[in-house]
Amino acid sequence: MKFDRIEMRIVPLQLRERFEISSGGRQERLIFVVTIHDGDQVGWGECVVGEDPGYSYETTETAWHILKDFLVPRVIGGEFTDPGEVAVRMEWVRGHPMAQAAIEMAAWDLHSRQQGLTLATAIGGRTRPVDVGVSIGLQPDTDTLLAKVGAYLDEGYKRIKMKIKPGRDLEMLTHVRDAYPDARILADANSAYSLDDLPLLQKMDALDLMMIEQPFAWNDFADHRRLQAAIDTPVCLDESICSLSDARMALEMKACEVINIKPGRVGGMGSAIAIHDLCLDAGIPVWCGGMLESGIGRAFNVALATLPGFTLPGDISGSKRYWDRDLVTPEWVIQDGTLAPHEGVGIGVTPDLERIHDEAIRVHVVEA
Ligand code: OSB
Ligand code: MG
Repeated sequence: MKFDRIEMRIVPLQLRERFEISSGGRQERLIFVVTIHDGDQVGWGECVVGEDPGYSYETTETAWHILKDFLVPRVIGGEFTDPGEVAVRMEWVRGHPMAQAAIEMAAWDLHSRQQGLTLATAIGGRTRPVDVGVSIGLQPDTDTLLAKVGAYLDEGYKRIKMKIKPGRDLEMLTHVRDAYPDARILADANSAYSLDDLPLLQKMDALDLMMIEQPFAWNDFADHRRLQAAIDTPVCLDESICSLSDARMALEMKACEVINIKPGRVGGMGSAIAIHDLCLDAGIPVWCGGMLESGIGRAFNVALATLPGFTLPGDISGSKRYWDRDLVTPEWVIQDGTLAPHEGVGIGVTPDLERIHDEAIRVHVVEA
């Protein structure tokens, strides 16, 4: 594939409800879309970066800068046999995995279209339905949370993740457990705790949580290892895993028993697949996380989750959980608690080109 033209766009999209985590909340997402053009053929990617650095150091602004000033100039005009070559070409840039992933993922879409394959088959997965769950932000009170958990279970979601933070944790989770004794539930702290909270975290063992996600610092392994040794509940790492080498470190150190893989957070599909392979080999279950993507990014998550090591339902929810109207057709609709990759080549969904062009608040186009 040849990269004749690359386009970057930012399209604001309102979440149907404000999403709040321990580090802050927001209602408006800035959806960051990248397209790579080879003649008439187009590959679509989504840079899943957040608007502020409360989850990762990358923000919309840093990703725009790294893509526009460094990554796009490195790959424009290039000819590549596969997306792996594109990733190698970008390796010179240190870090900024979400910016790198945007191009790598667009290259995967273009590559699979040119091969006449669905994205799922192109990456070595299968076109089969995957179990999905939902991630619920911090709610104003426990009754609101209980109602939402019930509604999502009724919709068929196979497991429920709840955000927690100090002061809104053990008691709230206990209410959920009491109300839904058989539900598969987990808690995501987004780094809000420290080892000083060990007594509290040990009490959570009584709740039969599937896991606790990223309780400690975004860049920590040592304290997570101590925690995992001191509790029965599996520790799942999210923010701490930004590369294959981070995943190796986590496994070597026994810092977790589960890994949440997000292709954007780890630099792209190639890196996500490598982490999956490592974990499959080590007997560590993985699941696919989400970054409140549009239907474009969601296609990559669904395809990834068809790999055999993704044995746990991911944060891959239907379009309606996020948006009044998604940026793709058909929208993502859950069926019996699953989402399936579409049959078409590449990402299998069609981005609404006219709307993306009309509603973009920022555009950058580079020709070879
Ligand atoms: O920690 O998993 C997280 C969204 C944005 C940033 C971080 C996280 C999340 C979610 C939402 O939990 C997952 C989704 O896209 O549904
Ligand atoms: Mg998380």
